[in-house]
Amino acid sequence: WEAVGRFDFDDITYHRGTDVPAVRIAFDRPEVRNAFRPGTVDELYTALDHARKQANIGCVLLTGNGPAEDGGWAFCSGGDQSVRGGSGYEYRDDDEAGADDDPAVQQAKAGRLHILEVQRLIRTMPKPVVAVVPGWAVGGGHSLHVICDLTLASDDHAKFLQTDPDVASFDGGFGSAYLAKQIGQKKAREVFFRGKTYSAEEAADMGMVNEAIPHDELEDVALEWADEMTDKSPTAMRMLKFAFNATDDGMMGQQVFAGEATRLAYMTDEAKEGRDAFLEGREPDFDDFPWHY
Ligand code: 1HA
Repeated sequence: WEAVGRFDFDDITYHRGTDVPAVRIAFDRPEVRNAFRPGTVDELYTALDHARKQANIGCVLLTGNGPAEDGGWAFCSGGDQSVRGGSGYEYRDDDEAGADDDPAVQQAKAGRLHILEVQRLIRTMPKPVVAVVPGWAVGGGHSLHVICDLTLASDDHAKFLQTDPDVASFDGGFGSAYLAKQIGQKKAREVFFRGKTYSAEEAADMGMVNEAIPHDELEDVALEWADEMTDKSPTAMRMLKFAFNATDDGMMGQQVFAGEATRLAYMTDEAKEGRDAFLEGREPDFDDFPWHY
């Protein structure tokens, strides 16, 4: 890995593969089990959006740095409860990314739940996003792994736990409803209603983790999977991801999938004839283009 140089993040790290066309984005607050505060979410969004736009990047690995000083590992423990205010998570530190000295801007930014924007960015990212879970995936951190395309987890340290209703929060979107698509309604309700901790192996058996992997091999295996996936046709991978999404994403899912169909159509001579006829001020001539069946 090499650092992606133009960014100076506080709460995450962002690296690009030297041999594999993938990036590694990691929560970097191990002392709080990689909980996210608003600035963390801003940085995560910036890095993901940058990765989204790179034509030579085909896969994103999302993980958590560790271990903490007490030896604990975490993917992400969700929203930082110490900055949870009346209407969401608040910027408390003037130096925090995204914080602004302008009082009007501060007000507009008070009480953020914008991890949901990150979820949508992962969902519409035109390349696979893999949750690489070295330890705790809890609350909003659990929901993040749910929305990723794939999850690889440490057989030794990964633990999956939904605390949302313990702290009077609820991810009523992908974190719960999409989880039910993955593991079934009864199990998903158990995850939220009981708040039991599941191992990587149990999570794999349930169908929300692809593989439980020995801790020391976790990142190597993730990179191998990234290597395999980035060898494939970018167009086919993008169409497949959006096809998998479309059935659950309603009109938005159709829009994202159809956008890629439009892109492909634009590449044809037929589309070029439509454009050129307009630019040349003449009627389009589509006679050479068959009505395919
Ligand atoms: O549900 C949502 C949303 C829904 C809709 C829209 C937006 C949403 C945005 C966010 C969320 C949520 O994420 S709600 C759920 C919030 N998260 C939690 O309830 C998890 C709280 N943490 C724990 O349950 C445990 O800490 C743990 C299972 C992750 C780890 O336990 P462990 O290994 O026993 O460590 P522990 O001693 O508890 O934690 C280590 C340190 O990390 C502690 O600090 P210290 O005593 O050393 O000063 C602990 O306070 C801190 N920490 C851990 N998690 C968080 C945290 N500090 C702040 N926020 C945390 N989430």
